[in-house]
Amino acid sequence: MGSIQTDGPPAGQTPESTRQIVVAGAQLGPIHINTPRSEAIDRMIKLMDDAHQKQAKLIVYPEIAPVTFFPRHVLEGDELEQYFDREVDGDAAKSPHLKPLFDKAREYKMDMYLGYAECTGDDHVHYNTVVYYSGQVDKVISKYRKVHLPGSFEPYKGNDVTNQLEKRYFKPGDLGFQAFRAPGLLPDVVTKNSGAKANEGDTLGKGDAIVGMLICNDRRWPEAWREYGLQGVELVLCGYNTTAWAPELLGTSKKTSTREKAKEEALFHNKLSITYNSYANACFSINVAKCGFEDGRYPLIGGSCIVDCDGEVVVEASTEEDELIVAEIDLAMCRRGKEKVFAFERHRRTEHYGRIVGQTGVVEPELL
Ligand code: CDT
Repeated sequence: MGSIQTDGPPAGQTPESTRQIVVAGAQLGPIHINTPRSEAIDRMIKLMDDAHQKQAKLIVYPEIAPVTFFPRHVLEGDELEQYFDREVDGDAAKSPHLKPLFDKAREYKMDMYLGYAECTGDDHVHYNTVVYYSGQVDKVISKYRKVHLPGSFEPYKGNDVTNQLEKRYFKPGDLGFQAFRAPGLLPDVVTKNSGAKANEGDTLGKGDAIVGMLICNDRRWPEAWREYGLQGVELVLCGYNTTAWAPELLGTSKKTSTREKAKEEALFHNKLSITYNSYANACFSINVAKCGFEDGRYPLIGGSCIVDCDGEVVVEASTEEDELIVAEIDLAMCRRGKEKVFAFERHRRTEHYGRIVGQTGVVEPELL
């Protein structure tokens, strides 16, 4: 029987892959309006201890992790400011409330995605922000500010409504979607020192891991993922606070007539967004919730999961409490999607995509 000769294993099937890495998502249960910040940080550190025990090299926390999801409340002055953190000497790692997390990550040489409400130094602008701390080089190496801010500027009218005042409290992110390489997260990678250059020769998929960051609502927008896909992203990180019941924000339908059904739908849309976009950009994603009933009455969905580059869920949280999800993933698997079905350079037709950047709202065809 004859056999077909090939030049080597198919894309993504390198049994000797060195792009394997253990990663963790640190889901948080509710943080109430009166939960002391130090208590929340202690819980986050406990999850990091657990991640370290399980050999994780990267930990991902939720959006605005260490405080209650305050945009549901109408606040001003100090009542609002208390939720924001400021960099010290241009460094989030020195910010007093957040410092213990960076100190622990430094001790463990662990990389960390950390979400917090940011107040900038001189001009006091507020953003919904995440930073990526590299435990390998002991430095914050990337910052992302949430671009898609859901909800309203003005509070909804009526009693017993759940607000989502992100447009009131934050400016839209001004940093775009900049992918970056996480230094030393993977062993034995190709680096500049060898004389090699990105996008030239045989370096595709061989350098330090390519990472992109999103925050909550961003994950629903394919444009955001594609920005990263076009930079060869292998791992997208996304923390979220997603309400399980907000008829004012989301509208209602027969399908979501009860709290239970609305929550089911919110969980479904979360999973739909992260699985499809991981597949369509041939990247892994780590998606992490803050969840449960904050203040005993505001429900947030759980469903934290790590998704592979084929869009399959690798591991999923089973509670609405503090819970660590961990998986060993192999970023070499991304090559198959990037080189075959979604070989962008061969198959994308940008001459037909003008509306995507040229137009914001919907323009329907003329009436007949
Ligand atoms: N925090 C955040 O962005 N929450 C929104 C609420 C629902 S808007 C459809 C989210 O996208 O999960």
